[in-house]
Amino acid sequence: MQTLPTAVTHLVVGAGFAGLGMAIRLDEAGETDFLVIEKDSDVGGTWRANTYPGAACDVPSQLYSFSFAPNPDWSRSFSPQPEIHAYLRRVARESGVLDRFAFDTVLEEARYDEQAQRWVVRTNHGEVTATTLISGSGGLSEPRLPEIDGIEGFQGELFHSARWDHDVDLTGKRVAVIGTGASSIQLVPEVAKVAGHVDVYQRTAPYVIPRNDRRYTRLERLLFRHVPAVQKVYRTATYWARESYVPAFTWKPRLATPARRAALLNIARGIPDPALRERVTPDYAIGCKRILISNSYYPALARDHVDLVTDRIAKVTGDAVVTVDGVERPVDVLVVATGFHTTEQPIAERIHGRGGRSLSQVWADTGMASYKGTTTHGFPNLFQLVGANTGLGHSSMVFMIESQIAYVLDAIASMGVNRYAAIEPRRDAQDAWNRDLQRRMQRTVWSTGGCSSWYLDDHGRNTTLWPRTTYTFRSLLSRFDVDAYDVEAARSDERISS
Ligand code: N01
Repeated sequence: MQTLPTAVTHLVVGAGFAGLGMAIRLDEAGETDFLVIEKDSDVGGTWRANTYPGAACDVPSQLYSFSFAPNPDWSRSFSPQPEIHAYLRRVARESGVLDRFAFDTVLEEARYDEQAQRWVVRTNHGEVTATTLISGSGGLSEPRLPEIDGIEGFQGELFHSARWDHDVDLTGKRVAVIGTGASSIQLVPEVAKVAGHVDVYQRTAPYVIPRNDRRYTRLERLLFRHVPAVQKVYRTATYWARESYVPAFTWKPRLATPARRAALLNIARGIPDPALRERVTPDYAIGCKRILISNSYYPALARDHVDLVTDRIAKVTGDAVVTVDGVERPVDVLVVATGFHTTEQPIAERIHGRGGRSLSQVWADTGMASYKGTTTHGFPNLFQLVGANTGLGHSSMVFMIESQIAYVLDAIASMGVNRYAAIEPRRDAQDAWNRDLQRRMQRTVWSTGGCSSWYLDDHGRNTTLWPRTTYTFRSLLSRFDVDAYDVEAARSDERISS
């Protein structure tokens, strides 16, 4: 798309699972007057951005696709990143919606015009107004760089795991990896295959259980393709197996004892040295941080040319990382696998609702808080996919996204039928929703497990995860509950829907 339209009914931000799914569903619902803006040059979102070696999904493949676009071509039970990206590209192409996608287009600022009852969105390619603004910008899209003394003066190659520089040849190099989260444990074994030396800087040991990954057989793949019901059975069985994990996170952390045993066994199997085993053994309850899966991470740490460093980093010099004990370890390539801005999302600074207040201003005191993780008081006609408290530790975000998409579509349909120009969740409804969430949060392992994690914000509130089953989330969002909303009639006689 060369030039942007000046006005559309629906403006969708982001072309990952959320934005793409929203576009396809809008199109199917006959809401064809939409525009998707995407800051990058392709669809895929996080699955386009994260291309580090070893990048793969830690949620089973069968759950990691749209319900309306099954993928019989998954090669394995846990999909590698290139397959997920290829899947999203294919779905985008075949759905016929790409003509309404504007790539390399960045949302610079969005302001709600209370008079016009429309969003005015400034992008790097001009201004667009829209009745609804639907953000699918993702919770894990903005890399978080560590604040380490001297890091900006590092003279070697430095990049974040989500911005992998494939031009840098790691062969024989001294590589330092900062962080031991989901990204790090996937990339460290791959880096160790080629690098001359690897230092892995661990601040907190993660729990890593075995990855029960396997190739699908030819027969399975034939059945997935020609007898779709078979794939449906796989998907349903995986879904309910995953749902059964919920009580261990939200109610009785003791139920996770078998998972803790599996993690300890994984350490024992992968690492012969008792001292190293001890240093990688977590000292908090399993599930408090995301449970990771890998068969190759511990064996990689045990290799002779790989060192696990658990002393805190004091500073980075032009060519080395220095720990607080004064040891200086030379580095050619510094990989920061330090995660993302999750609880203060950068897009929140750019979205301004009633009275010109931005989401980040509104959330400054309370932390992220919305209604049903989707709509926010003070921000009429704004919908956020993967919004506050919609994240998961146990199952597929695609399920949550599809639940939200259905809710947004129902809201849009209701606006069209009832000629509402603006809808906005009532303050009391939003507060009640969040009080209930935070009450439930108190007994979860994320609050009681004795760790700090990216799930919690600066106030210690968990504003990222959903503390109930995904099934419950879906039923709570199954219809647009207008009773929880303030609605405004159109000031002009324009209809909401195209
Ligand atoms: O990031 P993280 P990630 N000095 O935040 C450490 C998803 N994901 O990119 O634990 C030293 O988990 C930090 O230490 P600590 C998934 O939801 C999914 O790995 O805070 N260390 C931690 O070890 C995941 O949860 C897949 O003490 C510093 C690490 O950096 C999310 O993305 C694959 C530091 C950050 O870990 C993020 O994962 C990959 C500092 N200053 C990712 N700052 C799938 O397969 C931070 N750390 C679906």
